[in-house]
Amino acid sequence: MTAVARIRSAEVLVTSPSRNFVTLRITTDDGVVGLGDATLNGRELAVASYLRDHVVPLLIGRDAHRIEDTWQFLYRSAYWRRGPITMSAVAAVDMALWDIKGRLAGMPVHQLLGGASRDGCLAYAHASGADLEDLGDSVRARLDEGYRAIRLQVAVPGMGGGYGIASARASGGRYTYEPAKRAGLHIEEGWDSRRYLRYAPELFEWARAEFGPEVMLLHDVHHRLTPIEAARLGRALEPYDLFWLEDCTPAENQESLRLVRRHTTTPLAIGEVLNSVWDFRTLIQEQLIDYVRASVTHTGGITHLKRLFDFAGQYQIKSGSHGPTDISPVGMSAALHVGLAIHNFGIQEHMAHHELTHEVFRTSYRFADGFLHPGDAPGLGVDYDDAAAERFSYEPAFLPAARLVDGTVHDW
Ligand code: GCO
Ligand code: MG
Repeated sequence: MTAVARIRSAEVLVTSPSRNFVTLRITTDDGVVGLGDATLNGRELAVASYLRDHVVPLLIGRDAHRIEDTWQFLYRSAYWRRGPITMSAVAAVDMALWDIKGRLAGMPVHQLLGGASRDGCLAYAHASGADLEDLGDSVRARLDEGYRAIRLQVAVPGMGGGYGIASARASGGRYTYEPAKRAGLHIEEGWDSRRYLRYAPELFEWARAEFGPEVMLLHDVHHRLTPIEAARLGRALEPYDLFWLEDCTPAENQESLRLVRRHTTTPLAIGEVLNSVWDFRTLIQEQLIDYVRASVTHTGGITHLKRLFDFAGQYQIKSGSHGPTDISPVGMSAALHVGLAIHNFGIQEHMAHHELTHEVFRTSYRFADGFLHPGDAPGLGVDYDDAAAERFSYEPAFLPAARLVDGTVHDW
């Protein structure tokens, strides 16, 4: 007889311990609980409503064991396919069902995915600064914590900013960059591609001179260059041996990466704003990228992310799971279980969560010597503390926008 675990309830939980998170909690008739991350930064309540109003009623009474069937059912029966809202909602259900299956089996999710393929997941941290001296302090702090791979972002002189910067100096050495701002108003930042293109190679020349050849260095362009500008940057950065150059140009037009690829051997990572295997098809089949930057939370959960990584693996492309603070500890844990199990793991982003976040989400993943491990607790290994969550009610927050010097809206 096959065991059945009927879904008794599914709750959408919204909390804001330092930033907003949306979590789906599914409970079976026997009281087994599974958690899924549904956080879509700056558009959180759209996914909460999609789940609460349109998905939860479909889940009650279903067999929690039937993960693949539920995934296909939610994806196909919606009729309206793909996109960040749908794929985040499906992801949350999928993660919660894997969590339940693991708890019922008494096994961590990575065991259910085939078992560990490595001892731990190589992680990269963020370092940034208002200038090179400030950035240097930030890098040294990350190296002291044990990271071997670090993403560098610095304010571009004369531009008054840049993407992804928190001053190490201003935050007392603690890295506190958070993309979504709670100020209530939409924040706009300036951007000048010519200044940036002149400065980026200087940044990496400085970094190699300062920190030597061994540390793995990454950089995020955040979709701000045209394909030919991106090609020029990739080529200019070749002497500094980057681990990857991320989102060098917007990738909705996947073919545009052909042009970039023709000009540079700097490894390319793309995909945190894409949501499905279909969004990556040309990028993967033509080997236009080296790392798939999808997140488990926005790409349909463990089931679909694994499918995407397996597809990429046929083309020698590796994983590079998105892991900023807007992926909740539930999403981070799910990404780590996948990362530990697959063969073509590349690297995992690790933007450590605020202490308040960990008061709500009790995790069992751990970091040591540059590597993350999801732990061996059954399921995903994350527990949700309702009493702590109730202390932090939802606060609207917005992602910034960028404008060029003449006032034109640009890609943020
Ligand atoms: C990264 C990302 C993020 C995004 C954020 C938007 O590489 O970590 O670019 O920091 O900006 O996830 O919500
Ligand atoms: Mg990015």
